[in-house]
Amino acid sequence: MTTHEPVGLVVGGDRITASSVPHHEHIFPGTGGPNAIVAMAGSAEIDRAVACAWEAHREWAGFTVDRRRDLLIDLADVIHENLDELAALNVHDYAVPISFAGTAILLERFLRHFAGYADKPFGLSTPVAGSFDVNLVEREPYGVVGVIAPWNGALAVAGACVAPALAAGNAVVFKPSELAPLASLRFGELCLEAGLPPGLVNVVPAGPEGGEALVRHPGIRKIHFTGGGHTARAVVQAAAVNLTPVVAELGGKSAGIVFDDADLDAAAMLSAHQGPLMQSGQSCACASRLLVHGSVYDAFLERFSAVIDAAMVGDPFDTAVTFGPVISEGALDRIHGVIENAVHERAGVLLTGGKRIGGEYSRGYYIEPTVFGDVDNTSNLAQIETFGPVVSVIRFDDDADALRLANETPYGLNAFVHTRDLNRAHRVARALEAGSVWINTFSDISPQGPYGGYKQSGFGRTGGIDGLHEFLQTKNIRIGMG
Ligand code: TXE
Repeated sequence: MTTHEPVGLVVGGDRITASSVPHHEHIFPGTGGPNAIVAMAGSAEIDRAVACAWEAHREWAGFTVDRRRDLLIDLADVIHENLDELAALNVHDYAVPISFAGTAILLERFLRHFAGYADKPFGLSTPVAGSFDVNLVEREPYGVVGVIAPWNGALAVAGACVAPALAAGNAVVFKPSELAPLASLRFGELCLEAGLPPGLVNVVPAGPEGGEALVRHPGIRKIHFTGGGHTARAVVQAAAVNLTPVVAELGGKSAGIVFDDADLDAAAMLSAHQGPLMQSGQSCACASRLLVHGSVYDAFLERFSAVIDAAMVGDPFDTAVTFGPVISEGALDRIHGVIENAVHERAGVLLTGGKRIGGEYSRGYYIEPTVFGDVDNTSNLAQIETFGPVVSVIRFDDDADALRLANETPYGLNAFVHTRDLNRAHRVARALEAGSVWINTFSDISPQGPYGGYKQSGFGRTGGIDGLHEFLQTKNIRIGMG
């Protein structure tokens, strides 16, 4: 991919390669080598993108709803035609194995789902107590909204956020991470190719400075942020300047609960692929704590370890590879530090992994999938999001014990329940403090269901009617009838 020509921002109908801040040298995590030179957005480019967005919003507001619907479907069609290219760009972006890089299919699904809302009623009329006035409840777009995406799955965030924002009538300034800008920039180009008004979707990768300029911008009427809790605090503080509302989709330390009646083969397969093998554990949706009933602990661990050991490490572009590198040298060092501290603090027993993968992969940022057993749920290992291929396995005695352990975390994003007992599954699902509970299945995000966190995993939702309403504001209009 190494190109010497900088990859430009998508602002209005233009590609900006010479911006007001230094270019970013994109490093491919699989080799640690330079992959592309990418223009970054500074305050000047954010200002220009917001101005273009307001102009495009006015044009978009002048389109009939069926024309907006059809353009969103046209965009979904264009995404469909470019799924392979977008998957390859995901690999270039963050070295996710190509067999798991197909997040553009999510983008397409969200576009088709929310296109269906574009020509449906958003508001309603209501009676008025003590009067024959007409009362209208209207739901209107904000105008221009800012969407900030993490490096691990920007196209999924584009689907979950940009699609409903457009269907609701907004224009968008979309800021992917400086660490993974390539697929998002291509998405911006495809919006233009699909015939969307220039400026309706602006793609402006930037680091913290550009991100803060976007949040603080008086022309941004709502922010949707996806990322880590630390950054979310900075975003909320910056948004306070203009009292800009924020939706936050944050991290997790989700529990996978394996009950004594679970299908252990299925639970082991799901827990491995929903855990350390899912983007090398770099997904907010990971089950990073496995709570296992004592009576099946050894039998489960045997199966789980076998799935982990069968992971194929290698070149992320190789379709047989199921386990890739982590995002950066810094992330590798951070994750290695978590492992060393856990050993030092005796947080649990290191059962497998824990080392950087050398040999032919020594230049990449590879670290072995790592499993700790008999982990203390109050340890840092079990309480702090690692965002790497490290999982804690913890025994429990009974249902009450499992729920206590699962909920003893500041996070509340996902929870996974493995049992054949439907009553227990419902009972446990209702008692878990998590925004999404997955019973004997993967966290396969769909446009129909709301997704988001409890507690410090965030607030607000993407997906479904909740996800649409995040991009609408409500106005009440009362017409006096004399
Ligand atoms: O996050 P960061 P990353 C979470 C995941 C993990 C984190 C990893 O759990 O905690 O995201 O992604 C921009 N003002 N989720 O490392 O560092 C930054 O440039 C404005 C949860 O990318 O928080 C990037 O674009 N913006 C999610 C974005 O914020 C700023 C699914 C996120 O960066 C900024 C995926 C600032 N001051 C990952 N500083 C879910 N819940 O669905 C940085 N940024």
